[in-house]
Amino acid sequence: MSKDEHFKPAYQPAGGWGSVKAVTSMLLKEGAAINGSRILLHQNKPDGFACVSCAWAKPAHPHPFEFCSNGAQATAWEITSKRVPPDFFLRHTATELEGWSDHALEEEGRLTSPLRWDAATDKYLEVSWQQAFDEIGAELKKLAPQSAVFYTSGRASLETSYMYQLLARMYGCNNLPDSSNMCHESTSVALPETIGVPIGTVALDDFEQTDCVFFFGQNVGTNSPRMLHQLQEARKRGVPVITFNPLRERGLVSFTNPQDPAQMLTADETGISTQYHQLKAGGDSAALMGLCKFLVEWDDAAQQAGRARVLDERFLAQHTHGHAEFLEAVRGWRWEDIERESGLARKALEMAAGAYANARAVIGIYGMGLTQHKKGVQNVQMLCNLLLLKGNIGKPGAGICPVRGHSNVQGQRTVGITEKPELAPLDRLEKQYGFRAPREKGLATVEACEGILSGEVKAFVSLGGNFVRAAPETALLEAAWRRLRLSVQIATKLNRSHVLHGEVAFILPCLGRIEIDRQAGGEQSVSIEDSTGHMHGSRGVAEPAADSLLSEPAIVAGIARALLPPNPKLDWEKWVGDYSLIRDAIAETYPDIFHGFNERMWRPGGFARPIAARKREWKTKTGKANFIVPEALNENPDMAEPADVLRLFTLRSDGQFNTTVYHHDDRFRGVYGTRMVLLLNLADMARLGLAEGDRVTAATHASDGVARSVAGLRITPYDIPQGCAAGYFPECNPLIPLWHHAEESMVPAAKAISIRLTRMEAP
Ligand SMILES: Nc1nc2c(c(=O)[nH]1)N[C@H]1C(S)=C(S)[C@@H](COP(=O)(O)OP(=O)(O)OC[C@H]3O[C@@H](n4cnc5c(=O)[nH]c(N)nc54)[C@H](O)[C@@H]3O)O[C@H]1N2
Ligand SMILES: Nc1nc2c(c(=O)[nH]1)N[C@H]1C(S)=C(S)[C@@H](COP(=O)(O)OP(=O)(O)OC[C@H]3O[C@@H](n4cnc5c(=O)[nH]c(N)nc54)[C@H](O)[C@@H]3O)O[C@H]1N2
Ligand SMILES: [Mo]
Repeated sequence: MSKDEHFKPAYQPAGGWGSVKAVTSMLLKEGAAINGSRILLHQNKPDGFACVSCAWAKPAHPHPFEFCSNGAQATAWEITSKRVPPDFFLRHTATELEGWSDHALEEEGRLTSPLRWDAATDKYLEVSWQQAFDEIGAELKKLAPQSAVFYTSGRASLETSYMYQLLARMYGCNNLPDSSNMCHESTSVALPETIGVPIGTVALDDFEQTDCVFFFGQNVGTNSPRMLHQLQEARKRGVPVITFNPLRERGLVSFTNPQDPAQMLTADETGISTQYHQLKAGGDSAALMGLCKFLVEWDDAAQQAGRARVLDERFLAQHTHGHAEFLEAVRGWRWEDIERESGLARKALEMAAGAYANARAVIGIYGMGLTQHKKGVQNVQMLCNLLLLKGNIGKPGAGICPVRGHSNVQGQRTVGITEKPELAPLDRLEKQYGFRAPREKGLATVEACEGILSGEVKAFVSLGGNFVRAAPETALLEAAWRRLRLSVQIATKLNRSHVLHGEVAFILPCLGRIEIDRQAGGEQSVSIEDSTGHMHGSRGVAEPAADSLLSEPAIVAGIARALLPPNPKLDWEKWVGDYSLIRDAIAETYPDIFHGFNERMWRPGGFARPIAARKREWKTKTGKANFIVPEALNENPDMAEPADVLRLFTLRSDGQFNTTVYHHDDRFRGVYGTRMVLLLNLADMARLGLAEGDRVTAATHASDGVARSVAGLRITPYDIPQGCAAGYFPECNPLIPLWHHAEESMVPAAKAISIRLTRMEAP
C-alpha cells in the first residue's frame, strides 16, 4: 500500500462541511480561487451559465449558491489557470503520454492551440486553424461517408449539437452516436413504447406534491447532488424515500445541507432513505416484480372481500393497454424466483410495496443501476409497470424520473443527434437546407466500436468526450483505434483518446461553456436542456483560457465549410457570428418545442418542452400507456455465473466526472488515494480465501476466447451483497465484452460483469 492510500469507513453525511472544504481546496489547487468564487455565483443562475457537470433541473428561484461541491469541482477544473501550450508536446511524444494516467493527462490543464500529430517525430505539433480544417475536409472527402463516425459527448450545447448533426447528414451519414448510447439509451427505447415520450415526466414542482419517492440505482449524493434539495424538502414533509441499491451510498442515507447554516453548525443530519434495500446488482426487474406481486395480491384480496381496490382501476381501464395480461403474468411469478434474482427477502419487498400502496402520488427515480444491464430496457419498463398500476404517471406529484448524466445529453437528442434516422425530422431538414438526407441507419456506440474493430470505420470525429476510455472492450478497441485513418478531437483537455490516435490526427481545442464567447456579433450565449425537459440559456463569465481557442460552433462550422459544397440556404459563417440565428433555425425545424426560442430561453427555471404523457396523452402505437410483460428476471443471461464467479458493477467516485478523474479519493465510500480497488462482501472474501489488502487480477468469465483482465485491484471489504463486487469506471472497462450490452438499446452492461479473481503474488 502506498503511503497515500488509506481506507476508513465513511461517516460523514453527503453535502455538509465536506463539500465546502472540497470546493475550496479544488479552487486553490487549480489556481482559480479568487476568480473562481466570483464565477461560482453565476452558476445555474438565470443570467449566468449552466453547470457543466450534471443535468439536474435548475430552479426558477435558485439558492444563492445553486451548485454542489461536484459542480464547483467541474467549474474549477474548467477555469483552471493551468495550460498545455504547444511546447508541452515538444517535450512529450504521444507514445510517452500513453503511459500517463487519466488524471495526469487532464491535470496538465487547458489545451490552447490546434495540433496535428507528426509521424516523423511522434509529436503533436501546432498548426493553424485553417490548415487543420482544410486537411480534415480533404481527408473526409476521400472516404465514403458511411465509414466516418461523428461522436458527441453530452456536454455540447443545443446550438453546437444542431450544427453537428447537420454537418454529418450533409456529408452523408447518420453515424451520430452519443454518450447517451452508454447511458440512458435504455430510457429512450423503453419510454416511447410504454408511455409515448422519450424522456421523464417529472418536473421540479412534482417534488413539492409527491407522497413517496422510489429510488433505483442512482447515486444522488455524488452524481446529481442538487437534487438533495428537493429530497430534503420532501423528507421534511414526511415523504418516505425507498431506495434500492446494492451499496449503502452516503448521499442516499443522510444529508447535511451546506446552504443551511443552522444545520451545518449542529451537524444535524436529515435521513434521506426511510427504507434501504440492498438488492443484488441486476436484481431490479425481480424486485419490481415482487412489488407488483404484492400490489396485485392485495388488490385481488380487496376485491374478494369487497373492499376498496388497491390498484387504480379507473386509470387502468381508461389509460392503459395490456393490464390484464400483465396482472396475470405477475400472479404467475413465484416468490422463490423473485427472492433469488433480487437478493431480497419477501418481507423487505412487502414493506416497500406497503409504502407504495399507501401513497397517493409516487415518483420513480432511477439512473445507471437500471439502464446499464442486459435487461436495461426491461428494467425501465418494469418501473413504468409499477407506476402505472396506481396511475402514477401524468398526475401532480407523480411520474417517472430518469436522472440524465451530462448537462445537455438529453437536449442533444432533442435537436437531432441520433443514429436512428426515424428519430430525426429528415424531411424537414431536407426542405430547410435543400439537400438529400441519408436514410440508412447510422452507428450507435457499440456498433461504432464494432466498425472500428473490423476496420470499416476509418474516421472518428469527436465532439468532446473520451471514447476509448468510456467504451467497453478497452484492449481491443485501443489497438484498433490506432488503425483509424483519421481522428479528430474537439476538446478542452487532453485525454487518452487523444494520445492514442489515427494515422492523421488532430486535436482542436475549444472554449468551455463557462467562458465568454466573443464573435462578430458580440458576446454569444448558448442553451441546454435539463433532465426535466426544461431549456435554459447559458452565458459564459470567465475570460477564455487562451486567445487561440475557437468556440464549438466555430469549429463545427470550420469543418463544414472545408468539407461541404457551398449551400445558398445555409451560411455557417453567419451562424457563428450570431448564435440567435442558429436558434431561429432550430425553432424552424422543431416549432413545437422551440417556438420563440430566443425570447423564452432566459425564463427563470427555463421553458418546458411539451411532454404528452404528463397530460395523460399517450403517443404510443395503442394510444394508451402500455404494460410490458418481462420475459425473464435474470439480468445477466449472456454471462454464466458459476460459484467462484462474482457479478461486478462499475461505479463513479466522488472525485471524478466520468473519465475525468479530479483526484483519487472517494470520501463518501471511505476510499482514499487509489481507485484500483474492488469492494467485496466479507463472506465472499472468506469463501474465496482473500484478505483485506490482497492484490488481485480480475478476469472476465466468458467463453469467447478473448482474454480480458485488470491487474492490481486491492481487495477492500464493504457493505455489499454477497456474490457482487464493485470497482471503478473507467479502470474496470477492459473487463466489459463489447457484446455484453442491453438487448434493445445496446447500452453496455457495465453494472453486471462476470469476473473471477486470482491473488497476485506480493512483490
Ligand atoms: N460528480 C459526478 N456527477 C456525475 C457524473 C460523474 O461521473 N461524476 N457522471 C454523470 C453521468 S454521464 C451520468 S450518466 C450520471 C450517472 O449517475 P448514476 O446514475 O448515479 O450512475 P453510477 O454512479 O454509475 O451508479 C449509480 C448507482 O447504481 C448503483 N447500482 C449499481 N448496480 C445496480 C443495480 O443493478 N441495481 C441498482 N438498483 N443499483 C445499482 C450503484 O451502487 C450506484 O449507487 O451522473 C452524472 N453526474
Ligand atoms: N464501465 C463503465 N463505463 C461507462 C459508464 C459506467 O458507468 N461504467 N458510464 C457511461 C456513461 S453514463 C457515459 S455518459 C460515458 C461518458 O463518456 P464521454 O462523454 O465520452 O466521456 P467524458 O469522460 O465525459 O469526457 C471527458 C472529456 O471531454 C472533454 N471535454 C470536457 N468539457 C468539454 C467541452 O466543454 N467541450 C468539448 N468539446 N470537450 C469537453 C475533455 O477533453 C474531457 O477529457 O461513459 C460510459 N462508460
Ligand atoms: Mo452518462
